[in-house]
Amino acid sequence: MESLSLNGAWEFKDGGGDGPMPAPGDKAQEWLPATVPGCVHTDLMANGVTPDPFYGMNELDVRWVESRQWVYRKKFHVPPTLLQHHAVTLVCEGLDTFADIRINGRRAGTTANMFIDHRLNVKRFLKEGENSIEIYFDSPVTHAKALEKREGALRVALEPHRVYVRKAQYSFGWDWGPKLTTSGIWRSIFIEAHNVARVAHPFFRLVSVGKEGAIVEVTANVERFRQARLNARISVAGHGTTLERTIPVRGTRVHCRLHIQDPKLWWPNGYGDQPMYEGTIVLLRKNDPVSEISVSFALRTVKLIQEKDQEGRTFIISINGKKIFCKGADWIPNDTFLPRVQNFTYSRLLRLAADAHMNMLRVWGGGVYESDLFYETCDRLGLMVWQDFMFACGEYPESQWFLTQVDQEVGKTLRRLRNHPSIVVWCGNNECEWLFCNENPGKTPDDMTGALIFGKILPHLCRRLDRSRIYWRSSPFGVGFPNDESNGTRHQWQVWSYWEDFHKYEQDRGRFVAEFGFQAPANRATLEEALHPDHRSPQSPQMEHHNKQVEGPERLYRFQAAHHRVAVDFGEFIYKAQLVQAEALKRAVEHWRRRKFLTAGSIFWQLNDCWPVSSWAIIDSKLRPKAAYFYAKRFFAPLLVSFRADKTAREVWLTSDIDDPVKGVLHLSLDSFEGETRWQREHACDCPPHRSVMIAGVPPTSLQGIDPARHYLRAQIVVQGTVVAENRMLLAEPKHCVFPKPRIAIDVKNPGGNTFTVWARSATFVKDLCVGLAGLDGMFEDNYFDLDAGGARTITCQADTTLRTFRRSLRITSLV
Ligand code: BMA
Repeated sequence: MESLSLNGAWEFKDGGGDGPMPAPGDKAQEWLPATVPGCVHTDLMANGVTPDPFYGMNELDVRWVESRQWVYRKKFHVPPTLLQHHAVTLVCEGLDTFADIRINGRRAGTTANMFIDHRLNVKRFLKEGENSIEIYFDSPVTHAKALEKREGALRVALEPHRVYVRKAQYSFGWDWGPKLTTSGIWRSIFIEAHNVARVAHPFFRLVSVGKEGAIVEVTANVERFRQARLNARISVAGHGTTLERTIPVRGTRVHCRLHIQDPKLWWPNGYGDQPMYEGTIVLLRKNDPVSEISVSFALRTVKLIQEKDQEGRTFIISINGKKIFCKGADWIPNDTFLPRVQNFTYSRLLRLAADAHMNMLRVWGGGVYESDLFYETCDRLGLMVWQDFMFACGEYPESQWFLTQVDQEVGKTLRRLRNHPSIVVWCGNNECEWLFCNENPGKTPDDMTGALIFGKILPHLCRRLDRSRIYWRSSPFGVGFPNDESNGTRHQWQVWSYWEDFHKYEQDRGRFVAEFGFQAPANRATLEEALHPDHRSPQSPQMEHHNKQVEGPERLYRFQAAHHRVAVDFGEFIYKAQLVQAEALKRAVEHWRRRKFLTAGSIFWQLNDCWPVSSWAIIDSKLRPKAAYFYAKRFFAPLLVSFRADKTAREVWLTSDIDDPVKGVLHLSLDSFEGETRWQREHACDCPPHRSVMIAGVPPTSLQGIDPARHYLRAQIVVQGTVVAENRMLLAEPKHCVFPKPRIAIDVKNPGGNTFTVWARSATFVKDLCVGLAGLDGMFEDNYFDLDAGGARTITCQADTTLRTFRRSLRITSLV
């Protein structure tokens, strides 16, 4: 095999559009330098044609870009050896989206799907020496509108024409993302030359596992370019196994079964290790290798347990026969301009997720099938992936040409991703059936245009090409109304989107909650990079522009007003809004975890962002965690002690995601903010493995005569002298609490390198202590925590600075 990369330096220019080019684009009438992989928006920015659309309200000045056509071109040199091969293929791993490819002036192919790779036979267009390639991109918006006009409008949320394009749906604008519809060569492009044959689409599938070992079925496809007798040498290595087998290739298929003795199973984060095996297939002609491919795979089983019970039907994911309570967040694309996403971004975000005890991420259907690196990292970290197919919030066409595209896209996606053990669910779409049934009372999901795709085509393809994980029709979906509480999966948006406050979560009996969430602004440093200095205030036009939900900014006030004295100062507003988000998610997750396994999943909306914005994300687009991230580290901890409150009584619960029983003592106390303990009780507690139990009650009499504005409840679980879990509960809303003036002693040390320690001790109770660094970035291991009167904590921080600067930059905030 020989290959020739076409990445790197290209040229691009405007290729026309409806009417004349708007003035800012004049420069782009001439050929300008471009970078591949990339997209037109980043190329225009790099050439100074457009400003950064993320800054201020520049987005509005850059909108014209999406209505133009764009042409990309490159000259490249073809060595004689390349053309001596039997097959010469142009491989475009990602073209966004309506592309017309010309080589040396001749049309080599057209494409209309950004989600998949395109392989074109180009031998006949190439010559030895200098060659040229040109790719014309039609305007995705104009093209989509023309399709919609031809085919008829469907019932779709947001921009309705988007459903006619197999392109990331958020690119047309979403309620957390700008409307900057991209075009370009967004993944790698290269030429590949083969002789004789090529092996592709390997699949190492676990068939069964037991005491006698594991049976793995190996399949692959062979693309033949010449008549030849071929053998396939198949090998598996890892964790004490080295296996090798050579079999004849019949037709275009490799197929055999292997037996792995003493197999090591793959487990989700928190449940065990993630052993990965290496599988290799080499095609041999006589004894000469002609093509080779390797993949990582793992051994694990996935089952969905749906059993009748008192509330309806369970929805429990079981891995290797063990029921898992799924904890995690929804994942969206990391940038409006996807080719800019760095490898580091994946490793940082996924590491943060795993460190917060998450075991599942849901790749949401309005984004993209993620990069290989994303899934490899999830495999390694034990992050299960709930993978939506890329359809969201609308009806989808059922015309034959569209179904053909879907069939090809899903086939290619399954073949690319099916070896990843992390992926445990294929899900038809995001919210299509729910929105349809909401808006058309009396109709069923099968009445929706697009039902054919989610009800028939996708499950059929998953069965045919995979069979190693669950297919679920939509998120949310279940028997009866798609967002029913009694069965299936659920999105809880009464809270926040329908203006209800977060207490409402505590009445929700969802069986597997795949979305719920609360907005908060990005961190101050991130917003300062995106807002003009005159606009750094909660209600400035630029600040409100950086919130894409209809009435999003208003909601931030409504919920802040419910819990806090509303802030006017920018920093205080961000701090309090982030605390509201953190508390909301805490209440929801603690509630659903107490219901373990009546509820078996709690996946909040959303982990990450694609630009600087007020959104539901808990980590902003500059990878700075919000308060809710640190709360998540605590509310997702394997051992959770939590308070449940209803109108009359309060209860203390212990929830366990661990294999051993927990036998310990609950220390429960009522303390004043000044440090006076009104009462303290000890209760023996005994929690069986993977269960949730009530361990104590707090009768109303215990709180009689107590000023709720000056006291709080504290619970600690102590096992053999060590505190293994703790939690606190205020008795009044923070806005009504009388917090003492903080008296906090701080000491900072630099034990070595980029590691700093911050020791904090408080004379009185401190709520939501935030250790921040002004003008400096630091990764704190914990933050936004409470300190009891007389209590001290030491937290570490990674920062690239000196002790002096660290000390000078330190800012301490708490609720007052
Ligand atoms: C759900 C999601 C997204 C949306 C989010 C917040 O509807 O599936 O479409 O961004 O809620 O409104």
